[in-house]
Formats: sequence, structure tokens, C-alpha cells
Amino acid sequence: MSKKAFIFDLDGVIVDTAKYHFLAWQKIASQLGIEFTPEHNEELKGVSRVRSLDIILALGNIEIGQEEKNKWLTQKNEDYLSYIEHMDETEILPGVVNILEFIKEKKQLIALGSASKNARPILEKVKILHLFDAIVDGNDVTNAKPDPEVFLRAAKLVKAKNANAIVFEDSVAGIQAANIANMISVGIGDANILHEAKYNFKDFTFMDTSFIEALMN
Ligand code: B16
Ligand code: MG
Repeated sequence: MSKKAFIFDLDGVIVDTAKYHFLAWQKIASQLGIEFTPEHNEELKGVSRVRSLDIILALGNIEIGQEEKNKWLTQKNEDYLSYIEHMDETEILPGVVNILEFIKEKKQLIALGSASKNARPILEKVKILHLFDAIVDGNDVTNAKPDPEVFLRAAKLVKAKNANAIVFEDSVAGIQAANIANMISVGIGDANILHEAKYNFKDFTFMDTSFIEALMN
């Protein structure tokens, strides 16, 4: 039986960094006089930093040049880094470590497939970097989800066939990317929003290890 590759998204699946992204973007939006609500923040899930700024600017019907965009992008990341500086293992979402350790125990493969350029330091801070056989993040890809590049690269790095890969994702674009890659998509979050996923779980506390075991066969 060939090994399966279990590919995890980061933000919204392993840790809840969306709240820190929100705080950093909200500060910029208010400096630009744009109203930016938690509902708007939903649209930024799984979306790259550059694209996120464009979405916020469009909300306020504001057009600015590249130089000014770069200034805001730098501020966003500096603020975000200051928020995540003190993250530790208590910020891993409930049930995640149990599933990661079970996959490891069964000698299957674990990879990260995230849009974030800060993925590695976050995994280090929450002390689970050692569990990953491969990491693909925003520094490695040119095409954002729903393009499947991030997951295709992750499967390739751990030498797994796409059909033997299982993707855990909290964003619609991420689920679409997994489906396009012919991988098994598992939605983590609201099943109504993530209805394109093959399987859905509200969070990892609702996922039994028997689900992982069944996927291995
Ligand atoms: P950074 P994921 C994504 O992470 C976030 O969901 C998204 O809100 C963020 O803009 C993106 O990473 C880029 O993050 O600014 O750290 O490079 O869900 O793909 O793990
Ligand atoms: Mg996510």
C-alpha cells in the first residue's frame, strides 16, 4: 500500500492567525478611511498578501500606485509579525495535534500547503515544525489558490501521487484547488460555505482517527 500525503493548510486549519491578519489589515483600512469588518475579512482567507490589499482598496474605491502599495504591504507584515511574535503551542487549534501525531504514528506523510510567507516561523513558534515532511508556502508559489500549484508541489516533494493526497482546508479557494488537483478535499469549518469539499468537519475535535485510518486504505 503506497503512503498517503496529508496536506494541511495553516491559517484556519492549524492555527487561528486570521484574527491577527484582521487586526493588521483593519489598522491600514482605517488609515485609508475604509470600513473593514470581520465579514470583509472572510474574503481574505487563503488569499495572498498582495491580493488582500487590492481587495481592501477596492472596498474603498481607492486607487494607489505601486510604491504606496508597497508601503502598506510592509506595514501590514510588520504589524502582523508583532502580533504573532508571542504565539506558542497553546494557539494550535483543538484536535489538530492528535490527528498529526496519529498520521505520524501510522508512518504516513505530512505536508503544509499555505499561502502565507510566514508559515515556517509560525510552525516553529507553535513547536510542530518537526512533524512536517515538506513545507510549501507563499515563498514557493507563483499562483494563488484556487490554482492547485501549492498542493501539487507539496505532493511532489513527498513523492506522493495526487490521488493519494488528502487536503485539509478552511477556504473555498483552497477546497477548489484540492479538487482541481484531483486530491481528496476535506473542509474544516462551515459545511455550507465549504460545500464543494468531499468531506466536512466543523473542526478537528469532530474528526476521529478512524476517518484518517479509512483514508489510508
Ligand atoms: P502572509 P493560509 C493565508 O494563510 C491567510 O489565510 C491569508 O489571510 C493571508 O493573507 C495569506 O496567508 C498570506 O499571509 O501575509 O503571512 O504571507 O490560510 O493559506 O495558511
Ligand atoms: Mg486557511
